[in-house]
Amino acid sequence: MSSEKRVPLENYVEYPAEEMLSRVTTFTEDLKRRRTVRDFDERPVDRRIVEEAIKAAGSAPSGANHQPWHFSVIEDPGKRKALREAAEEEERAFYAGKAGDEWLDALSPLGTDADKPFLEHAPVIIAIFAQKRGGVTVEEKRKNYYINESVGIACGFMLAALHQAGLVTLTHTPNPMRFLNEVCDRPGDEKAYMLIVAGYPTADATVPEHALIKKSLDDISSWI
Ligand code: IYR
Repeated sequence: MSSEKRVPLENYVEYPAEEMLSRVTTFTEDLKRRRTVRDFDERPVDRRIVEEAIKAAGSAPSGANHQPWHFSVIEDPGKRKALREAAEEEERAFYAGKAGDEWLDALSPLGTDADKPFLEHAPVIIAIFAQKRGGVTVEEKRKNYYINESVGIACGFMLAALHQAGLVTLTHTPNPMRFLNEVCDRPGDEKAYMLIVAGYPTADATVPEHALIKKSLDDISSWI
């Protein structure tokens, strides 16, 4: 039996079509300026900016509205060092051959390597955990659904929010990430999903040219 209760849609704003086009174009042009950056300045970021970005992420749609995510902002220098050391150990094995030739070949135009100094020194590191169980309140321990889809969308919202604030970002997915549960003191039924690094770029920050190649509208879409 349904326990559904409904309320009126509030806060919806309709714009004239031309204004919609102008708004979406402005938004798209702005998002297109987002670059993944690995050269972070150590300048601190106002905590309130990060909190707003977490609120943006937390507003994402999710399976059964269970919001199956937790955001750990890792500030403690000891934890940051432990994170860097554990991640770099995994990455050394990855780049030494665990990844396989095809993967390493795909990565070569990006110039990435096993050194991850930003994990220790960038001003903001957020570990995003996906929760296997939960519910619409934090006390619940029900089964969660579409966990990867939900957390992926939340991470997208967070990247967009941090970019909108004027910070640069980097996604990092060390693999395996079990050590993050220990670093962040998270329960075993949560799985680290992604690290989002954010901050100011250094004055001489660079990005790989490869990252500027984007597929065209025709390449990525069809109207059928
Ligand atoms: N996790 C590794 C490797 C890596 C993998 C992909 I796919 C990238 O787009 C970038 C990096 C690292 O962070 O170096």
